[in-house]
Amino acid sequence: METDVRCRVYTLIFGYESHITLMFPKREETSMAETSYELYIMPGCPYCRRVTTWLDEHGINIPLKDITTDHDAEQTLIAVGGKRQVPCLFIDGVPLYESADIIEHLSKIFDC
Ligand SMILES: N[C@@H](CCC(=O)N[C@@H](CS)C(=O)NCC(=O)O)C(=O)O
Repeated sequence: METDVRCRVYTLIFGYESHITLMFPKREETSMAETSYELYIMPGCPYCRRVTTWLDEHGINIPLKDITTDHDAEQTLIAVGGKRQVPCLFIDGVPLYESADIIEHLSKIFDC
């Protein structure tokens, strides 16, 4: 791991001089963690298709969760989002409903 802060602490233990090097991660490594996205959808849902078509047009790949075949995903959507409505974009686990809001959010994030 690269470090930008090194702190050497010299101690005297049992009469022998030794040192400890403390290593801290660079600031960027901790703040640039990638955001996770998951799009909860249902086949045949026109609002979902609106979002997935927009994603396709912009070459953006986001993992899809089909709540009609993935029971756990359906339960997660209801438990976390509070309702069984798709599309819903989970951004680092935080739900965003409404196709127009999802597209608006993604267009800002991906600058397109
Ligand atoms: N205004 C919402 C409408 C979303 C909507 O009505 N989705 C339907 C599916 S097409 C839904 O989730 N209905 C709830 C259900 O089927 O349980 C949007 O644009 O995302």
